[in-house]
Order: sequence, then C-alpha cells, then structure tokens
Amino acid sequence: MVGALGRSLSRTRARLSDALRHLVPSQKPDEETLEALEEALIAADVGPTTALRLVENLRQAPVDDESPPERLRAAMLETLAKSKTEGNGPPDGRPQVILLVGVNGSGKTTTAAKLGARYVAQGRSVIFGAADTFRAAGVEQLEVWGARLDVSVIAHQPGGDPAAVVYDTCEAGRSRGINVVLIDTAGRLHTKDNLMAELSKIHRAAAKVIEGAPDEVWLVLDATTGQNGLRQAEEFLQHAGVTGLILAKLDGSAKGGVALAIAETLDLPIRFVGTGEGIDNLAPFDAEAYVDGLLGEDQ
Ligand SMILES: Nc1nc2c(ncn2[C@@H]2O[C@H](COP(=O)(O)OP(=O)(O)OP(=O)(O)O)[C@@H](O)[C@H]2O)c(=O)[nH]1
Ligand SMILES: [Mg+2]
Repeated sequence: MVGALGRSLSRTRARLSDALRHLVPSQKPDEETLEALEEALIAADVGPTTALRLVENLRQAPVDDESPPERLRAAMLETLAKSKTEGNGPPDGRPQVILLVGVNGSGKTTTAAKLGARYVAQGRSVIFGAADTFRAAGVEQLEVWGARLDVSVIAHQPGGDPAAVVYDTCEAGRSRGINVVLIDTAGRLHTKDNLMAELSKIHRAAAKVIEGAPDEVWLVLDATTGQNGLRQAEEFLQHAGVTGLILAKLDGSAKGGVALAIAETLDLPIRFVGTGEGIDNLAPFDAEAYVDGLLGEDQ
C-alpha cells in the first residue's frame, strides 16, 4: 500500500526511475549504471556527498551480493537513521508551544493550519498566534483556517510587534488551559540579521509567559528548493534554535531527495511532510515509507 508520503514523491521518483531500472537483483552493477545512478541521485537533490557514498557502497559490494537494490535501500535507511526522529513531546500541565519559522512562501501558514487540524482531530485544544504582522493577508489567511477549524486566532494590527502577539497568544493559551499554542511567523530571509534577531525576541516573549517555551521551533522548508533548503536550515539552526523540520510541498517537488541530504548533514528530525495544499495533506515523516517512495515503482 502506498501512502500519501509515497505518492507525494512521484516527481522525485521519476527522476530516479531510469537510473534505477538498471539496478537489478543478482547482477553486479557496471560502472555506467553506477555513474548514471550517482547523477540521478544528485538531480533528485540527495546531495553530492550522500550520492557518492550511496554509489560507493554499491561499488564496494562483495561480488556475491545478492541484491543491489536492497543494498541501496538499506544504505538510504541507514543515512536517515543518522538524524533524530523524536521531538521533545508535549509537556505536562501547561500548553505546548510550537513556533513555525522559515523563508517567505515556504508553507508556514498552511502548515500551521494543517497541524492545528491534526491536533484538534487528536482531541487536543489549539490556539493560533498570527505573529506574521508584516502582511495583513497573512493574518487573514490564518483567521480563515481558524474559523473553519473553530480555533481561536490571536492577532494584532498589521505592523505590530510580533513578540507582543506571541506574548498574548501564550498568555491566552495558558489562562484558557489550551493544549497546543501554534505560532505562525512572517517569512524571513535567513541572511537578514535583524529578522533573525526578531526571532530571539519572540523566543523571549514566549518564555516570559511559559517557562521553557517554545517547546518546538519547526523550520518549514519548501521541498521544491532542494539543496538551498539545507543552507536555510543551517542559518535558522544557528540563530533560531530550530528543533525540527517540516518539508512542505514534497508533492510538487522533483528534489525530494533532500531529506537524505538533511539527515546526512543536520542533527534535526524531519517531523512532517506536506503532501498537498489541503488541510489534511500533512504526513508524519516515516523513513521506510520515504525510501520506498523514492525507489518504488511508479504508481
Ligand atoms: N502542493 C503543495 N502546496 C503547498 C504545501 N504547503 C503549502 N503550499 C502552498 O504554498 C503556498 C505558500 O504557502 P503559505 O502557507 O502561504 O506559505 P508561508 O510560508 O506562510 O508564506 P509567507 O507567510 O508569505 O512567508 C500556498 O499556495 C500553499 O497552498 C504543500 O505541502 N503542497
Ligand atoms: Mg504565512
């Protein structure tokens, strides 16, 4: 059975399928096959280091190796196992505070809505904080989702201080006994120091109301940007205390191999992937389903 995660990898899988066709059981791959595979892996944004390592693993395989495809699958799973999978989990007796950060248009607001829907479906109460005070449209977007999900949205006037919104949202979450405080922030370039400094201020505002908050800072990456997302992650990790990643728009991406590059390079769990624009199009990241989605036959 192919799940949403596997289906969302169809474009990435298409990039790999030609090269994979020559990798068959009971046959040692020739040099041409290995080179084509390395190129295809790089094209799918697995990253040059990981691509080389995966191919080298096949090249060095013992002559009696039964199944090169199985060997590749195992090596990919091993790469993914390098990164953490567990998050901090919800704390006891107070709201869990989750902050969504990322560059412009990466999918933060949509992901906030999807997460809200997911938690509500799990029976947890949710409140949204619209800390994107740059764009009135950003606040409206969250309010539309809030109304649909019957989730309150804390918002201020456009141009206001995002840290103040965070403060008020945490305060409302605490006084109302809410389970999850989900904060959507404005898109920011990872290269702009002042915007990164604003994130520290947001952190402090949350901690002022709820000791230990934020519990999670999830960086929403646009999976269609591939390797560029990796550079963003490194910057956000340094400046914003990121605790996990969400790979949005995996469904539209031919660069979905980036999860392997992330696992190879960053000690951060990929928590969820975006599998479409709909409210239900969010799947927990699952290494096996992901690798099967990359290597599997086209549906
Ligand atoms: N196909 C697909 N589209 C997505 C996914 N997640 C978000 N989008 C689309 O990406 C576009 C941008 O999403 P937003 O959630 O507004 O992104 P944002 O990061 O909040 O943008 P800014 O607030 O402007 O920085 C919208 O058209 C979304 O519908 C996904 O998983 N799959
Ligand atoms: Mg937004």
